[in-house]
Amino acid sequence: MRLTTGQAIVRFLANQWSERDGVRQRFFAGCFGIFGHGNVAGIGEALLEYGQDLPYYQARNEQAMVHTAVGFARAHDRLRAFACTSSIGPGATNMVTGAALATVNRIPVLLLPGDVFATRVANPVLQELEDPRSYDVSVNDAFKPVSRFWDRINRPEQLPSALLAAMRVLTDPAETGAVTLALPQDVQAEAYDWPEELFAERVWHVARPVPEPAALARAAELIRGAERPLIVAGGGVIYSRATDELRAFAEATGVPVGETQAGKGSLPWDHPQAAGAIGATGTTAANALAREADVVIGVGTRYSDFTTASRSLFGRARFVNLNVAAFDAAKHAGVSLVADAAAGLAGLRGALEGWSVPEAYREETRERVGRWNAVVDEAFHPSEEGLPAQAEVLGLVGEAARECDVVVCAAGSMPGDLHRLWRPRDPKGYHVEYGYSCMGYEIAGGLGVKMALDEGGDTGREVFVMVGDGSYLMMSSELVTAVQEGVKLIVVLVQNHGFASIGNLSESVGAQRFGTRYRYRTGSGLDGEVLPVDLAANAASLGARVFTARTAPELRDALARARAASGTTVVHVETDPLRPAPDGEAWWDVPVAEVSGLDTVREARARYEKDKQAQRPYL
Ligand SMILES: Cc1ncc(C[n+]2csc(CCOP(=O)(O)OP(=O)(O)O)c2C)c(N)n1
Ligand SMILES: [Mg+2]
Repeated sequence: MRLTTGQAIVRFLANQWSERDGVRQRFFAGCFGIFGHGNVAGIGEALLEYGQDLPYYQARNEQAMVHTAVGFARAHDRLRAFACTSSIGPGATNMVTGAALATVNRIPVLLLPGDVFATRVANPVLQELEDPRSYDVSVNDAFKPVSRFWDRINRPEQLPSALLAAMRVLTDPAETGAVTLALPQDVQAEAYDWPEELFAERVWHVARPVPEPAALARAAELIRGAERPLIVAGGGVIYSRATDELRAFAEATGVPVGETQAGKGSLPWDHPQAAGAIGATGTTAANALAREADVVIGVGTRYSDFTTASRSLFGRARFVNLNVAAFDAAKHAGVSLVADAAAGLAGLRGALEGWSVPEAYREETRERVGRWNAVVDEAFHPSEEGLPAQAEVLGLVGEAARECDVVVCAAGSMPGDLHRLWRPRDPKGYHVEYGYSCMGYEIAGGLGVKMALDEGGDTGREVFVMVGDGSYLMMSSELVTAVQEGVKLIVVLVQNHGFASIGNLSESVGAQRFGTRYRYRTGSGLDGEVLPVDLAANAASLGARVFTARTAPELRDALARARAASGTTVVHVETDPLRPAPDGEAWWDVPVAEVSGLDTVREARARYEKDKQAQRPYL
């Protein structure tokens, strides 16, 4: 079949399907793109001509469109995804941050950056890097470390095997992440006689690897000997849809469950074994259990420093690691159980038949969690007057959200507060991107989540995007895409006039909130009046409905109106930065200057050296 390389790619992608648990679906929901000379005549022309089953979506920013693709794929538990096409040069490198975010979070996205002429007849083309050491290098080489599979298609003949490799990686739960196929602009437009089979429907079966019996026996033996075991539930529990298995395991054994950012929602917040968020942004309940735990059962977690409180949290534990990726299962010298989360938990439950934690330990879990819940109730209680605290804002958004709605966030002080305070009931109700914690993910990623929820015409589930003023200023552009597509977001824009989270961090390392406030420059630095930036007007100018709230009662009202509205809305609220949310008493390793002329730094360094003593290698 004679087609261009671009046309062949589009026809191939439209015919790829995923299957898990007997449910078959088209893998690619569409292709996001911004066109330039590097893709307009190749993939662009192909989407126009052959895009019936691979619909095109326009974006404002290439980084943002990758975030949208990630939000969508994560909401679909990685069983569906988007492709993203860009021009060469800056359009391509704008996607590098999106690629890193996808790979860190292990979420599939197919990137198709344009590349410079393979024939080199016209080089250097507009936006070409020109490396004097090699004509073989282009800016797209920057995707290599952030992609799980990377190839450059210099000849049409190279395409079929590259496409098959790309699909294998995208649909492999242990391997998945960003996949990059760099496409020289001349090759995209070049015709070739392709075999018909390339365009046949292909189904990629998403595996649920079962645990090896010997590994299962080793894991069960360690757990049976435990008196204070604790589960750490990560994103793998959600992506595997292992939440029912987790609940059955926790109920049968009484083992309490702490949740990472990606794993939050694995159990409903009020389940008797739910200990809540764990780690540097965890609850006092989960963190106290972690300090005393003798065996930690990590399920689908990669043990980021936030989860382990920089390896200071699990004072004396040994580890059992159930993970589909051998790389993660081997961490902390744990007993490795390489398997799908649901299959592994079912296996463990069988192997532990009749075993349970002591009743007193169940009681202790309930008691600690009860105390934490009272703290949260207090923090949520709205003040009637004055600027609301951020915790009150989260409480009111929680009140406005129904069980099936989703909260989305990524960077700033809100992810930590949400992790500790938010009360999810649905495993898909909590979507905080904290693998890369990328400012600017919020609105773009939320758009992808809502596109996933709206599929099938059921538009009743709301997405609440929680975004700080810093993140908003970094990337609010996809509000326009939401308006264009008629996709409704409720964006809660929290204005505190700066990078409050980093301000707090700065203070804790003795750096006096340097460079974190949005203020005019004066003779002594950035310490003048607050900048007169009107983000509400900015959001309105992009086509969103905007409601402004100055107090907690006004916010309640604004959220109700945003719910009732039909299009994308922004609820703009200023918060009181001096009323912090309750803390979970855990450390995070951020090195403090070892020598300094500043008293604040020397004090912080002394604290740091003391705190660092709690760190251990977990070997
Ligand atoms: C792209 C990117 N740049 C820098 C950072 C480091 N960083 C983390 S939070 C933050 C400030 C976020 O400000 P804002 O969105 O206003 O939230 P706030 O801290 O005020 O709650 C910064 C600069 C980051 N996470 N991502
Ligand atoms: Mg801020």
